[in-house]
Amino acid sequence: MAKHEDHPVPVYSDLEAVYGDGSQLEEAQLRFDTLKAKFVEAFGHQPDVYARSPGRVNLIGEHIDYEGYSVLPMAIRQDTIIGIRKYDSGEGKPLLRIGNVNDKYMMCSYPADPEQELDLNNHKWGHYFICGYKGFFEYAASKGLDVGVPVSLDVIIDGTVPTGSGLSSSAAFVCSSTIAIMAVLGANFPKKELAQLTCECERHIGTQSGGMDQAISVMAKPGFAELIDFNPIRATDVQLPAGGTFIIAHSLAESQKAVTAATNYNNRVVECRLAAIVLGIKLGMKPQEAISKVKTLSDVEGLCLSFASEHGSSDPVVAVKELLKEEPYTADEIEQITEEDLPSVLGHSPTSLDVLKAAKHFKLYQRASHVYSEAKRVYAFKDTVSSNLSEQDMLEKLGDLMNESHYSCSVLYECSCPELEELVKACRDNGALGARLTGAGWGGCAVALVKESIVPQFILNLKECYYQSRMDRGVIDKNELGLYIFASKPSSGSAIFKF
Ligand code: NG1
Ligand code: MG
Repeated sequence: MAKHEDHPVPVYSDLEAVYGDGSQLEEAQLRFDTLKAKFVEAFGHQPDVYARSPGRVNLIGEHIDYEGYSVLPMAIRQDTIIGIRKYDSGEGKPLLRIGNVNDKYMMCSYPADPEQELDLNNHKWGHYFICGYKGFFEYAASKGLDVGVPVSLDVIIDGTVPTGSGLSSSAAFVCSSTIAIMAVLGANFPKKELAQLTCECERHIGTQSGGMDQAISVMAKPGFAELIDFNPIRATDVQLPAGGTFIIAHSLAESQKAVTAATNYNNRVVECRLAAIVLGIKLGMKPQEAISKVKTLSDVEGLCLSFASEHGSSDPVVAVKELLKEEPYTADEIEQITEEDLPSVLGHSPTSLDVLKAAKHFKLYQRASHVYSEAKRVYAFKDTVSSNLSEQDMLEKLGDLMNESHYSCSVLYECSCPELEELVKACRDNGALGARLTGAGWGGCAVALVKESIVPQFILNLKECYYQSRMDRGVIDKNELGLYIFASKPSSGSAIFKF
């Protein structure tokens, strides 16, 4: 039997298959009706087809997907839905018109040209749709598929994943866009191929992302978190213990990853790359060989085996301690080791050059220590879930791993912020077994593991000690609190709807 990830995206003729039959279904019905009405109002026709893809919360394994290490997210119920219609524009130039149910996002249009480059200095919300558009055509071309000449597309979008929250509104948007385009053009690719192509195409936005968000958005199954492996992308179901609930809480600090890439996200990707190359050289590779072959920290892990004979340990965390210095490296110091200037080491990629321009120094020791230790915590988390520990012991152990992950993100990876620190502490003070930032960080959400029996009280307490002062200051409206703190169950992945 073909594996789950080899299947194409499911196509449904009603909403129940995805949204169940309770209040979530009612809410979804209303959203789809509103989307359709907006579509007819804007374009004078109904959509041909709809697609949806969810956001996600990463339970553990932060900032390691782009280093080739497995991560452990689950899909959340919040998602992006899209209605799409294709038409022949006759003599006129084919056009992509992209509107949103939320008037905050103005209608934008782009040429129906898969070769177009995105203007990254002029960030528009519609850029994420174009990522999917380019990705679809790139993939089709690489497979030699005939998808015809580009036609005009009309699109309306509605998203409920809060933006800049670390819950991957971007992947929900890019994945649902790609799938809507695929469906309206009469194709349907295997999920694991879609996971790969959507990961690559989101990079058109200028972040050197790993593939976690798109993989879970496309491949999620209700009731399970997934262990996601890379190269090749694979998802393994992880059943979470019934007595624990994951609570998502927003710090209310927005992290605008596309705008701060050079100093935050891409900076860390570059630091990891440099750490990997320097480690490769210290572990015996010739500089030229390391520069051409080593892309990620996982690429040099194997070399630590040879290091074991001298140091008695093949643990890469130990290798980092022995071989890298704790003080930040200057560009000069790294260039002496690599025997080549950093722009060439990084292949002159424009996003890496932006990082080099903005960086004063490079914390190779800290970043590599985080990545290698976090990679181990992911497996420890998975092993704990499938162990025969009592539920109490299991939940405590998972909580400890989450706390250790947060510490590492905060101190070694420096991707937290004052609001997230306050929130994570508030979660622990109010009885969470563990709490950590989730997603890229620098703002956005925390995820806390809480015993099922105290969930309502926990939410009330957090309201008191984190949100009340912010509601008083008007940062959020009290009616909106449910959007910023909620319990989350593992939800289902991407879907296509033809009604
Ligand atoms: P968020 O912050 O949810 O967009 C980002 C990356 C992930 C992963 C995490 C950190 C993108 C699209 N997503 O997630 O791949 O690296 O940060 O673990 O850039
Ligand atoms: Mg994102």
